[in-house]
Parts: sequence; C-alpha cells; structure tokens
Amino acid sequence: MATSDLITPATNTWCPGCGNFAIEHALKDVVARMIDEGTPADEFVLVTGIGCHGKMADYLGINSFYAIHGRTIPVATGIALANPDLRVICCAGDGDCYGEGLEHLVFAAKRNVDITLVVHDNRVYGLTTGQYTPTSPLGFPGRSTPAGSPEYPLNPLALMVGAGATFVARAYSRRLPQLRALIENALSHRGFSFLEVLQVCASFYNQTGYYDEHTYDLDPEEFPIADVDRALHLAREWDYSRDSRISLGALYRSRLPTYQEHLAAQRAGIREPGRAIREFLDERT
Ligand SMILES: Cc1ncc(C[n+]2csc(CCOP(=O)(O)OP(=O)(O)O)c2C)c(N)n1
Ligand code: SF4
Ligand SMILES: [Mg+2]
Repeated sequence: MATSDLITPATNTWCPGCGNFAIEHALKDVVARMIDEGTPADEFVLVTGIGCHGKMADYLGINSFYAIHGRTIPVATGIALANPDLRVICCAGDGDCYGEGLEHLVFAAKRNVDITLVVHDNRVYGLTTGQYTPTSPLGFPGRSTPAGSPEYPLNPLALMVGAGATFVARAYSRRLPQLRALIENALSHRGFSFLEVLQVCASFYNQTGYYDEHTYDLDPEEFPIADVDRALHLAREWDYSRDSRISLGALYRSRLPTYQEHLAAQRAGIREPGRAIREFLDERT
C-alpha cells in the first residue's frame, strides 16, 4: 500500500510550516507499511482530541474517532478493552492530555493499558489561537497570559517514567526518519507506549531554532532499556532553561503484563498477581 492511499479527500487547514504535517506523514508511512506486512487496515483505530492535532482524524484514512477535549485516553482505553484485536493509536494535544485530561494519562501509564499515545506537544493551545498549556515555559506571553505565564512547565517524560509507563520516548517534528522509527517502536510495544513529539506550532509558538540547536539523538542501541534512574536523568536534563539539552529517542522501555492481560488472566480464573499471571502469559506467547 502506498502512503498516498491513506490520504482522505478532506481539505487540510493546518498552517504552512505546522509540525503536524510531519506527524501525519510519519504515521501514514508506518501504518501503510504495517498493512503491507499483513495487519488488516480495519484493525487500526485512531482516537484524537479536540485541537489542531485532532484533525489527524480527518486526514488519515483509517477508522477514527474524535473524542472530546481531555478525554482522548479513556475513549481509546474503552475501544482497546472492548475489542482486543484492534491497534489503538491515540493522538492528543498537550492541552488535551497534560491539562484537562491529565488524570487519564497518569492512570493509563499506571495500568499499563496497551495503547499507543502520540502527544503533539506544541506547548500552546493551537486551535484556540495561542493560550498557555502545562508545557508552556515560565513567562510564556500567550493570549491568556499577556504578562507572561507565572507557572513552571510540566515535565511530561519524567511524569510518565514515574507513573509507570513501559515505553517512553521523545521525537521532534523536524526529524522525520527518527519520528517514523519511534512511532514504529511505540506501535510494536506491548503495553502503554508514550511518544511525546516536540511539534512546531508555526503560528503561535515557533521554537524551530531553539529545538534545532538544543536537541540531540540518543543511541537507539544503547538506551531503550528498563533503567528508571537513567530515564529520569534524561527526562530532567531538559530543565526548560534556554541552555539545556533535549534528548530525542527512546528513554525507557520494559515489558510488564498489560492491563488487558491482567483482565484476561482474571477471566481465566487466575486471581494471584505476579508469578501466576506471568506463567499464564508465557503460555499464551
Ligand atoms: C471540554 C472542552 N474544553 C475546552 C474546549 C475548547 N478547546 C478546544 S481546542 C482547545 C485547545 C487545544 O489545545 P491542544 O490540546 O494543545 O491542541 P492543539 O490545538 O495545540 O493541537 C480548547 C481549550 C473544548 N472544545 N472542550
Ligand atoms: S495554529 Fe499551530 S498547531 Fe495549529 S495548525 Fe497552525 S501551526 Fe499548526
Ligand atoms: Mg497544543
């Protein structure tokens, strides 16, 4: 299947230079390749929030569902629980899942729900024209904070490592091959996979120069390992000051039974957590 086969007739209304184009393109490439390799097209479901990022649901020609703002993850979780054969991809905004829906994000990580979350983190409310979000920097002069945001930014990667996510990675919308590879890794991960994308908002918070200068690549061979201390160190390396470094790549990865697997084990009559569930899973894989 060609990537172009997944393009819908919907008119694209993203601004020129928007980082969402790269995310859409990378996701299309990965889904097209997986379909070529045998995954039925109708097994993919895309759930989006409300915002510029949400238009992915209009532009990507797979099953999709517009959730309401802040409720992307519970809708995706419900779909994944109802039909275990589906591959559920969730595209959320930073306002959407670090603000209004933050509790859902923490619980999806804590439960290790088997879905893939791609966060289009432009560090601004794009669709509503430039208000601050939880990841906007201190002093951000948005529409709702003309004197500058008086809040420190949230560190989503540190939060996710701390909450128990089993795959945590960061990409940048101007590094397409790496973005594609990380989407592929996230989709092939069994468990909650969290991919934060530094997405350029060309109109309301264009950080292209800053990201180009401050990002660096992790060695993909070295880092996708289950070392929480290392992952937290990497996540905190970016302290949001203008001179700190921003790692790109997989910071953390481990294999733990998923929420769905725990529920399946319970349905099979296994009540004892830990070893019994691991044995049950070993038999199935
Ligand atoms: C429950 C609810 N609250 C608020 C809004 C208004 N609203 C729509 S989009 C949006 C901001 C979206 O920001 P973000 O999630 O970062 O997405 P982006 O547009 O940046 O991709 C807001 C506040 C809404 N539609 N529904
Ligand atoms: S407002 Fe920002 S995020 Fe929204 S389409 Fe324009 S550039 Fe993209
Ligand atoms: Mg945003």
